[in-house]
Amino acid sequence: MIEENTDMMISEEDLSSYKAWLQYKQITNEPLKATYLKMLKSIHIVSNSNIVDSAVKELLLGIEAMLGRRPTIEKSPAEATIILETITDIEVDDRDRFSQVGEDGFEIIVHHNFSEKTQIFLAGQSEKGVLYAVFSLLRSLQLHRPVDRWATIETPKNRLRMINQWDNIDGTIERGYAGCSIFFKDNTFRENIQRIKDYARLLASVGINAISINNVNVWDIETNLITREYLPKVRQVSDIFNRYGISMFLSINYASPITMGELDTADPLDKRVKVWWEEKVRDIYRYIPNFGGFVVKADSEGRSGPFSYNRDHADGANMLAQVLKPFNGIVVWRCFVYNHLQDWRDRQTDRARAAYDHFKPIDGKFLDNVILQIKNGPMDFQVREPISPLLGGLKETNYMLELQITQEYTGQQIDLCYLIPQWKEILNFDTHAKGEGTKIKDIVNGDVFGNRLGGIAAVSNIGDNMNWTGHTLAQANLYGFGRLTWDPDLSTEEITQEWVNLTFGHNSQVVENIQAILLKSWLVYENYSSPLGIGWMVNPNHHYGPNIDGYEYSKWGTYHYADRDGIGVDRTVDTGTGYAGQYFSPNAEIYNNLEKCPDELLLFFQHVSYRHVLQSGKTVIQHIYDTHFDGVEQVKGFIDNWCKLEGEIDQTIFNNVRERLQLQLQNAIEWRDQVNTYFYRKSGISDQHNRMIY
Ligand code: GCW
Repeated sequence: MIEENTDMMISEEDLSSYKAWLQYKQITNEPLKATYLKMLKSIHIVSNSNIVDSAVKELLLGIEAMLGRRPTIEKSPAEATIILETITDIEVDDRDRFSQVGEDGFEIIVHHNFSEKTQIFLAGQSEKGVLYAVFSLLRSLQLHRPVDRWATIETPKNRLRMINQWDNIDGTIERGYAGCSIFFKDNTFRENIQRIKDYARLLASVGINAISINNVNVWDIETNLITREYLPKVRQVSDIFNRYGISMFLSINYASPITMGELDTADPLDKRVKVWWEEKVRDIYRYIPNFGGFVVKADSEGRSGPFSYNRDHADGANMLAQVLKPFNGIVVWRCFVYNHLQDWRDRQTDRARAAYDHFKPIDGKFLDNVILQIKNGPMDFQVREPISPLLGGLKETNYMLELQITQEYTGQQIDLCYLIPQWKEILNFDTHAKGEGTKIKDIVNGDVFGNRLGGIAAVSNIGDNMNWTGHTLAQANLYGFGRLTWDPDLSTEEITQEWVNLTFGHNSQVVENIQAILLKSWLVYENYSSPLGIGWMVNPNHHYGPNIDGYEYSKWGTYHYADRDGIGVDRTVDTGTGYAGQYFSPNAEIYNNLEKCPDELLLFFQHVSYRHVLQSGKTVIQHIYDTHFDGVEQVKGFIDNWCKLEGEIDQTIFNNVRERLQLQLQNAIEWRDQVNTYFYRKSGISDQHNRMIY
């Protein structure tokens, strides 16, 4: 048992933003409350376990907070109104009715007896299912759903539903915009376990079942997380997450045997290297018997990998997979592999091609406990990118999608950018990999090609700020990510409404206002930042704010090629880098064709003149001017609308968002004026509406 350290002080002011979507606000509607009270009097637990125990605690906490009365725990099922059970607890003959409940799934049954007594059965396929059933019920209560709508059968559509922390052991977070790490500080683990536990609750409530707690860039000290020096602490954290059905992964340094000074090579085919890893893995499982496995960033942005030994990525991943196999561990191997030392004069090398070029030829060579992790786009989490052609391109390998919740290129949680609409577009993209209708959401869960493992991972956006995410509305991105990994078919509107209700309650003016702001925010961010899919144009290194040529003459492979006549990267097959040819038909033809290529991605695929007329009917240059002027006005609109909420919502949240919207306005103005001025000066073409350009 872990000694729980509850020394954390949360001030009254911070409480609401700290609770995020687990507010459990008191229900004041009397008839509703009366019905709920009748239904939620008492609980019977068929068989207990650590996870079921967490479920029960959550249920008690939630019901007591919302209804003002704590349910009793009953020994006999007949005495209870709520029954928690796993399907294995049920007599074999009665299990048939649960045949639709799959791995990690659950069924909630509202059972009306003759004796006027109604019982609610929360039946989990496993103990995790029980936990998810409890969170589903608590969500229904918070959403004020009528009792009959509590009933549901759900199975998560993705097997792996993972969060990647990019936390460093010194307490900093790579691309973190909400304070310091909740896990680490000053080269060791933090003492405040309460914070981690509350994070586990938030994650479990939306169905997340795996987490890696350290940065994929594994620096020297972090390399030692897999040693006996740190494993006892790793175990403590793992225990906390396990109680919420979340398994623990660590990012590892591919060169660990060398970095730790124990071998002079990390060659995956060198016997000594494998033996070295075998020892380490044995240690890990001695401390953490249900350890999930490793996340690996290899041969990427200066990190070591199998290329150093003339081995390919299958050699590298499989060696680790073999070592983890006896313990049921898995290797999450990232495909973010490209030349980051490119010469900008070199027009042949195209970073967008890299992942496909590296991994497509070795499709099918990976062991079945390796899962490749593929970023949604071929570049790097820009506000707009095409879908990575590896998604669908690979057929005989396990793989999953990687998204970025942390807003590295999308406003860094100073600017508002609600990403669910972007993720929905990604998940619904038709790759045509197996004919029409082969969507990303069905590929990454393993359905289309029958892969053993599948899922979605994302880089977390939380830190130790009291509201977790810096910008309180950025909590919606974490919430929505979890909901989408559970069920990619939930609509953006459903997810948004849920989150707003859970966080802010049910005042319809408040709800509609916040929903409207969230739903527009991605396109607004796109409007005032880089246009038509070209991406980048950000300040180097930290990536906040405009710098049109910031990456133009750099080694990173991220160029826009703007000159006096036009802009864009020719990635077509006939005259460009050929990247467009990595897609299946008809996507390849569409991207290759100047007339058919969708406007929003035009400059990603084509180099065009400023006077080129888009499908929208506007010229490229006029589109740039219009969207940039619009973007700023739209942010002003957000501010006006937000200000109407003063007094209607929690004051701390109100202030937090208002402050950030003001900063966003400054940023949007800077983007507008720099982008417009840059292209006006390059092209010499005036704005049709004669607005102010410098
Ligand atoms: O481009 C990037 C980010 C890096 C990050 C990398 C990755 C963790 O700017 O900060 O490193 O992506 O995904 O590995």
